[in-house]
Amino acid sequence: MKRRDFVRAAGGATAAGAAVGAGQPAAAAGGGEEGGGGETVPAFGSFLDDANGYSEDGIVDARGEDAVTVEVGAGSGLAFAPAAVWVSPGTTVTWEWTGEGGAHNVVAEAGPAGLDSGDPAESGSYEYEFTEEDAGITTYYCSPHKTSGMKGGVAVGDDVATTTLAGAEVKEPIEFGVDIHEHWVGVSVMLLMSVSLVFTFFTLKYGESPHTSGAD
Ligand SMILES: [Cu+2]
Repeated sequence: MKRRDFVRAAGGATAAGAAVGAGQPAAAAGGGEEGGGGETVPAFGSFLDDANGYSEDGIVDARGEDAVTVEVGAGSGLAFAPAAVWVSPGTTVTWEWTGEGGAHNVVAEAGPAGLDSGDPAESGSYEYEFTEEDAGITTYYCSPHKTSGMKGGVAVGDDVATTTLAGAEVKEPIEFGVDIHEHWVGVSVMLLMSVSLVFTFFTLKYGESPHTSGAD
């Protein structure tokens, strides 16, 4: 549910940007407040690169929520879902075993929060309240399935390293629904203008002047 809001906010902000101009705040509805470009999300780092079910644009922004639930044994049974969440200090995260995929646990890999649900089990739940002392990014894994990509992450607080999503514009027309045809021309023009601006910039900066490149 929150994930949907997150995606919708991203699409809405981009749509407004396309229609009105580039001056719109990136995310009025609780996304990254800084930077005028795409959506900003926590930079969880390369540990999650091969995490099952993880993608940067699938990070769930649950900041401000009192409680968040993460499924243990989601998807094919070897995933946490959501694999990565962004919460506020004071949020309690409950990992709930689905019963799928065998025995799992939750063990911190790196970061301030000392997650440890104990020995792998086939059912159960594990609660952890993230406080100010856990501010930052904690990554974790399931011991039996770490090498199979059963990994996750929790970002706590607004003061975490972030990265800006690339390609947010690419999927945004889908969000338009019924109005897509009326906006399509405007969006296309904006895209073409952006592309040619970027092209011009790089041409000017790195382009074909023989004097700026090495003599080899
Ligand atoms: Cu597991």
